[in-house]
Amino acid sequence: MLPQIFTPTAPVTPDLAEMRLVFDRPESLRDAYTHYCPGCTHGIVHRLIAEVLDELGVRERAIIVAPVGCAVFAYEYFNIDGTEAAHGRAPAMATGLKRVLPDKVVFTYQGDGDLASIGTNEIIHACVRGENITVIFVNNGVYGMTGGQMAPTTLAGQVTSTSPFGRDVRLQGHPFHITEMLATMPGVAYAVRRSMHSVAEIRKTKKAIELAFQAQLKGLGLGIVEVLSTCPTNWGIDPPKALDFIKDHMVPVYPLDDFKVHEELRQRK
Ligand SMILES: Cc1ncc(C[n+]2csc(CCOP(=O)(O)OP(=O)(O)O)c2C)c(N)n1
Ligand code: SF4
Ligand SMILES: [Mg+2]
Repeated sequence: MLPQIFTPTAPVTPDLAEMRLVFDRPESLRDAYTHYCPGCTHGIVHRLIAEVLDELGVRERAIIVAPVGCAVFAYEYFNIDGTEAAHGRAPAMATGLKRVLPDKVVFTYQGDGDLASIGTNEIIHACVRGENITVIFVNNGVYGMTGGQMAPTTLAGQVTSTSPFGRDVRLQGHPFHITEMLATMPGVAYAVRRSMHSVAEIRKTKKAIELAFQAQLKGLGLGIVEVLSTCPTNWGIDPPKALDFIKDHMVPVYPLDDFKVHEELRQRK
């Protein structure tokens, strides 16, 4: 007789009463297709923000000020109130909203072209004034929406559509560490840099986003989280290589660090 290696059992039918939902869309996101390219981490940053808004219980008070850039339609993807600013002017618009509606939870979502190039003035003066808003700054080192032109954050030597031989710092200047600069201002309560290149870093990014909103909820001043993000389309590499590009090339230039954490946020880290 052959050894019995398989004992047939009754087919497994899931008991629906026993099933537990382990993954769902946060209430703060709409059921919508996004226009982001495959491998772009803008969408994951959206999800992190939405999870934080849900967990803080502020969805119905939240207002996003969307940028000009690839995230121009961000207000379509969040299930919250939202508006659209002219290129780079999101911190000015957020200033007005928060001052007129102080009970609202107001945040800007801005790319590096939006925040560190055309909108440099607006973010600096929002920080100088210590506006009680939250800023999510998505740095992918290029102007993604318009075809991958060189941005102030582009790495030295990096090839872009307007620096085909690589960024030459003697001609085009050095990469701009704007978050470190903003952290020096007394009106800034929280300023950190995080990254999207791994699950562990994504988790840290979510925690930082939560603290940046906590700074606003506690009335401590402006909170900014810079997030290193992919642009596989304009970098001309596939999505896995884009994650490696952040880790191997961006992080050494843009260290993941806490540049300022207000005393009242420290015990919550
Ligand atoms: C006043 C004005 N100047 C220039 C543009 C063209 N423009 C649109 S998006 C963009 C850059 C966006 O880059 P970034 O903020 O880094 O966002 P990303 O697309 O990379 O996420 C530029 C220059 C514009 N729309 N309006
Ligand atoms: S162009 Fe770049 S930043 Fe824009 S959606 Fe595509 S991958 Fe993302
Ligand atoms: Mg960009």
